[in-house]
Amino acid sequence: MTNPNIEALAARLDAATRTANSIAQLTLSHTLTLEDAYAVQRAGIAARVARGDGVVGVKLGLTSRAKAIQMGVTEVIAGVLTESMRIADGGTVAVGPMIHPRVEPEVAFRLDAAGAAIEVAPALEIIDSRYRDFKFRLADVVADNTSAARFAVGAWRPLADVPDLADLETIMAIDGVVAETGSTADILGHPLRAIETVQRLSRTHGLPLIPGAIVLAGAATAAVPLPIVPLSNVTVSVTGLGRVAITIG
Ligand code: OOG
Repeated sequence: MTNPNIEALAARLDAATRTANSIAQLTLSHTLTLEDAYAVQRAGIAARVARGDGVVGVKLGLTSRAKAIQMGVTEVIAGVLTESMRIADGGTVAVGPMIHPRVEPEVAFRLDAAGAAIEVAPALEIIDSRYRDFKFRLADVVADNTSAARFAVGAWRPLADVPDLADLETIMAIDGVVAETGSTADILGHPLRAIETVQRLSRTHGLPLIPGAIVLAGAATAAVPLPIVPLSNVTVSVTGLGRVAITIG
């Protein structure tokens, strides 16, 4: 085991992302604390920003039991969302530049300048672990920006105009066939808990929580492999919030 060189590990993950070639888990060869892992994540985001990408928000991961069980990691984690990860609602995503993408149904919030949630929308996230076989430990996945790859957000609605978010049915369908169903209750017991969780993790680990940030609250269900067949479509519907859809290009 060797002590981590934060910049070198970030560069390794960055190269894996850019070339769509998976790598071995960092914790197999390095002793990586959670603090080190968030430092690797920060260095990776700094490299993206240096190439002209912009930070647009923060995401949570492993906020549902289904996800914790699927991945074998039980701690809630946070990562950074950038402009280049965004897919427009109804837009098309190319799977070629990804390694083994999976898709998850989510709820997104938009914060005001004071950091309070003001709007909500149905959302989906495409995750793509840069590690071989999509296997990792806590420090690996944190260093890998919590597998963040792409995300799409449906129409924003003022929080004041939507039903109580405590228990809204959430359905993810692929080519019209239901792939996963869950409830917003599966996200931390109530998806609005994501806001205080994001604030806490951002403070503790130095994530950038910009004014107007998008917050992805974490998946309500297990993730499913993204179809690789062109013109397949993925939709996420959240009762009372509407739906978001993407097409595979
Ligand atoms: C880690 C990221 C999980 C979520 O919503 O639970 C995540 C992973 O499963 O690769 O984003």
